Amino acid sequence: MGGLFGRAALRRLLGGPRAPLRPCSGEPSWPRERTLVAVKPDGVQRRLVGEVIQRFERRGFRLVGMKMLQVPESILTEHYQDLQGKPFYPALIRYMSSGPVVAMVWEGHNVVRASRAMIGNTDSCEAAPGTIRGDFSVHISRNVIHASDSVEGAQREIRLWFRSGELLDWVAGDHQSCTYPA
Ligand code: IDP
Ligand code: MG
Repeated sequence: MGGLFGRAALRRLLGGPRAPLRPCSGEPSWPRERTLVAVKPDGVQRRLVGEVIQRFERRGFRLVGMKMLQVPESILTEHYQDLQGKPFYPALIRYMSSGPVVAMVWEGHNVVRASRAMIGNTDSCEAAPGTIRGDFSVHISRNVIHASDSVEGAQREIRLWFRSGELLDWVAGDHQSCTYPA
């Protein structure tokens, strides 16, 4: 038998011997990067916590810290210190204090940049469909989620929101060892 359906093609079709799969490396060799992600009060009230966690898990990132809290004003004023002069600042602090927030620290390759892409534009009408804000946010002042916007900012925010003992180092088990390439 030749042509389109040669022996090799037929063997592949029938599930015959194949080239061995490339072994997986387990852990990445590049430096670990972490970012702060927080489901804001509107996201918690709209039951979007699970949706957010699922998107980050499916993307291959590792959850290394998580807590639900009524955010103290001292944390909010430091967190949003760059926005203190903005006209929307008092409303932003009221919004962020209006109910519990779920704060998380996610770890992974380029997680800061990737998270920003996953959450989408600050303004809901500019946020692309498929992003968290593009799918769920109704207004710039109710935009469901926060994610740090730089590696330095992430380090500062993680120190502000979490004590070091609240963050866990854990290693992916065998079933997850293909998360990163060799
Ligand atoms: P980001 O959350 O996308 O990083 P920032 O400019 O850092 O956006 O603003 C922090 C938060 O302040 C936004 O997520 C949003 O909740 C709020 N905010 C920003 N701009 C406005 C505005 O023009 N009106 C109302 N709220 C705003
Ligand atoms: Mg920001």
